[in-house]
Amino acid sequence: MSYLFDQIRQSMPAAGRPAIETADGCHLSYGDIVAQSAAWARALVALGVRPGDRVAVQVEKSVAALLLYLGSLRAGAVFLPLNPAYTTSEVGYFIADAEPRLLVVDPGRAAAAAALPCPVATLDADGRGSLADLAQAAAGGFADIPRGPDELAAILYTSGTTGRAKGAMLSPGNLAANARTLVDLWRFTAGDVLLHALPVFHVHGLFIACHVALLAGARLLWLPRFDPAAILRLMPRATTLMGVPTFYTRLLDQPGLAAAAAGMRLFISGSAPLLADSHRAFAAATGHQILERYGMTETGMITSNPYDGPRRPGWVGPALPDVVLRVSDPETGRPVPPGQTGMVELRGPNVFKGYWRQPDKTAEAFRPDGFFITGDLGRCDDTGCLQIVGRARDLIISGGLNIYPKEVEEAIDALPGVLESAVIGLPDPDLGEQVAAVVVPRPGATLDPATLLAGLHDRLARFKQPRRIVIADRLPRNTMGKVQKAVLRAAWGKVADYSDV
Ligand code: MLC
Ligand code: AMP
Repeated sequence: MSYLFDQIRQSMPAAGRPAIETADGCHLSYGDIVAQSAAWARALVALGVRPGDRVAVQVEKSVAALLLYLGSLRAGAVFLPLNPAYTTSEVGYFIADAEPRLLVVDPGRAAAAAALPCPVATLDADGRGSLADLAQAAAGGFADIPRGPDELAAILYTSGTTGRAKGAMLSPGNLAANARTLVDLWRFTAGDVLLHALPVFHVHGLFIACHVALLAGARLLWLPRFDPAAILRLMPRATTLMGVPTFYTRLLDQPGLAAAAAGMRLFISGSAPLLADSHRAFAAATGHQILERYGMTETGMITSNPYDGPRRPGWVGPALPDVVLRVSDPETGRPVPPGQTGMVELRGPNVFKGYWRQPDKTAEAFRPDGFFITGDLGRCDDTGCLQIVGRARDLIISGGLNIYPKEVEEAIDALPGVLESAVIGLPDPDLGEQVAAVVVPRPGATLDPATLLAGLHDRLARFKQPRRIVIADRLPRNTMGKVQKAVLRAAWGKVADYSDV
């Protein structure tokens, strides 16, 4: 038995109950999910995927992509989802590092992917492609490959301060424990209808939203992407929404929000800080207090505001019932008193199994007593409620997507005529933060923002590319020679010659 799929199967309502519905009229029951995920599992096995093999998937969001994930669980494979926005060179790094048995891409990417050292199969948003042909041809049932709770279900890449992405290894036990806790905490039942507008290459959209809904026997209203007008249209048929803060700030601009939201039970936000002002504005507009929770790839969800009782704007709530959370001195790891800011650390069944083939990085991420070091700075009040106040890592979160300045700096520094660069996050009312770069030319070189941006086209996914670039004579440094990013951030508003790109 595949531990995680088995958990989903055990909590399934009757086979005929609706599970997934799309705007273009596709209706899948729970019985369809079992049958169709079996077909994907058979196709994977037919392509030589063995237990523990990685299956990398870079496709547009679709129901087929979700069923392929479930099929991968049943085949005992390790699912490795990749953002469709990544360039082929970015994907090349993941393929070299994870050495997947198979890479599944949209047909439009097949030609570029053929250059990668990995067999390629195709799958489009309508569930067609070479993998689908195989799934249909490989008739018969599927006996799930036995997979215990501590083996690997998925690897999700997340970058570090070095700019080199690390594969976070997640087990079926990690994913099931976290989702079960959330089903209870957020009171999900088979009567729920979850509006699903998140991408499915991250913890939030793939694991939290899908596992919680499926383990509750609920129904997913499946949207290909976040479209505020479509959300508003569907809201009267839904009970819950999970989103990043940008979802909520964009929904606030929609006329008719209050009426559409009247029958909703729960709005959940996470992946990036929800401004207290947005929380209050949403409550004023709809009467709903958004429930903010906090998590990360390596851990799934860590804290959540309460279902009952006040949801505190600007705070992310207490630890989940099965999580032990502490705030520590970043240097010593010793817990600090309530009210004092320190490193957020935790232990729990949700904490990942380490970084893929990087034992040193794994060791650095844990304290000797087993607590995982998140890299987020926070403080707890007397009741254990957590507020995230900053990040010890140099990280920009734009619209819920993480961008590591070091990776962007390395790409800019490799462009002709560039001596060095510094990448910072600037406040952005829509995306929370936006990427900005200060670039210093080599002596005698002339640079302009448009040419720099064109040079990044094939190297960096668009969401990582700077929205603003300023050319400067030099970068501000402290006496140790370290670039003073705080100085750059503070000075940005006063710089006259920046260019929007
Ligand atoms: C798209 N673009 C972005 C962007 N998303 N740029 C910066 N930041 C982003 N997040 C760019 C595109 O490349 C494009 O550029 C332009 O913006 C418009 O593209 P789009 O596809 O129309 O964007 P849009 O639909 O508006 O998407 C914005 C968004 C989306 C916020 C709805 O990014 C999104 O769904 N974000 C959710 C991310 C997420 O699920 N995070 C969870 C991580 S898990 P151009 O120039 O070509 O026009 C995690 C753990 C946890 O963090 O706690 O949950
Ligand atoms: P990721 O590595 O993509 O999983 O991103 C995880 C990071 O997102 C966390 O370490 C936090 O920095 C941030 N994050 C997630 N949820 C919240 C939240 N509710 N408030 C503030 N930051 C958050």
